[in-house]
Amino acid sequence: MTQVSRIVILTGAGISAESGIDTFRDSGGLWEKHSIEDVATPEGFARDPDLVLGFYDARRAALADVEPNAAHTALARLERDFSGDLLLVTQNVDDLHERGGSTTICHMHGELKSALCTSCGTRSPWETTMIDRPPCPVCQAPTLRPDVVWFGEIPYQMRRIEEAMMGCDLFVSIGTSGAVYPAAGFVQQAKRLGARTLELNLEPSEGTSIFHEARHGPASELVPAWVEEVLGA
Ligand code: BV8
Repeated sequence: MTQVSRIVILTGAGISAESGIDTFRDSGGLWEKHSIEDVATPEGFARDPDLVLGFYDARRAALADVEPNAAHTALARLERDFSGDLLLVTQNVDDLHERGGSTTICHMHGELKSALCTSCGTRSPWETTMIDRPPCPVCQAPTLRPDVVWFGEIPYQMRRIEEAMMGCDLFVSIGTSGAVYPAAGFVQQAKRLGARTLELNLEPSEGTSIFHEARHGPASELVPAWVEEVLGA
C-alpha cells in the first residue's frame, strides 16, 4: 500500500451484515420483504404512514440486538491512528460505526436514531417508536418522521463529501452494491480527480470494474487487514 494522506471511505449495508443487520439487495434482504416505493419514498409515507413508521420502528428496535463487528472497530482504529485526513461516509442508517468507536461519521442517508419534525424541521435524537405519533420535543406537534433520506430526496452533507473527495488520494468503498446514486457515482468522481480507488466487498459490486483494485470477501476480514496495511505503510 503506497503512502496515502487523505482517505475517503464509503460504507454500505454490507459492513453491517455480519452484525446481523439485513442488507437491501442480498437474498432475504430488506427490499425482498418490502417494496422500496412503499417504505422508502415520500409518496409511500404519504400513502401509508403507519406502514412506514412501523418499518423504521422495527429497524430502530433491532439495533438493540446487534453489535458492531471487526470491520466497524477497525475503521475506528484507523480514525484514531491514521496521521492523515479521513472522512467516513456511510449510506447506513444504523449506529454501528458510532458504537464501533468512530466519531467523525457522515450519515449521507440519515439515521434511524434521529427524528425529523415535519412541522418545525427540528431533528431530535430518537430511541423509541414513532407509530404512536409522539409529540415533537420542540413544537409538540405529533408530526415526527424518520430522519432518513428516501428515494427522490436529497442526501445529506453532499458539499462536505464533495470537498473531501476533491482532495483525497484514496477512495475506499466497503460493503455496498453500487446500486444507488449519488453514492454509487463517488468512485467515478474520485478516479477522475486522481485518487486511487479500492473496493472491499463480499462480491463484485455493480461498479467493480471502475475500481483500480477490488478485494472480495467478508468485511470483518478484509477491513482489519486493509487498516493494518495502511497503518503499517
Ligand atoms: C437523489 C436510506 C437527487 C433509507 C436509502 C436513475 C439513475 C441514477 C439515479 C437514479 C435513477 N432513478 C432514480 C435515481 C435516484 C435514486 C437512485 O439512485 N435510485 C436507484 C434505485 C437507481 N437516488 C435517490 O433518489 C437519492 N437521491 O438522487 O437526489 C440528488 C442527487 C445528488 C445531489 C442532489 C440531489 C437518494 C437515495 C437514498 C435512498 N435511501 N437508504 C433506509 O435505509 O431505509 S438507499 C439504501 O440502499 C441504502 O441507504 C444504500 O444507500 C442503498 C444501497 O444499499 P447498499 O448499502 O449498497 O446495500 P445493498 O444491499 O444494495 O448491497 C449490500 C452489499 O454488501 C452487496 O454488494 C453485498 O455483496 C455486500 N455484502 C454483503 N455481506 C457482506 C458484504 N460485503 C462485505 N462483507 C459482508 N459480510
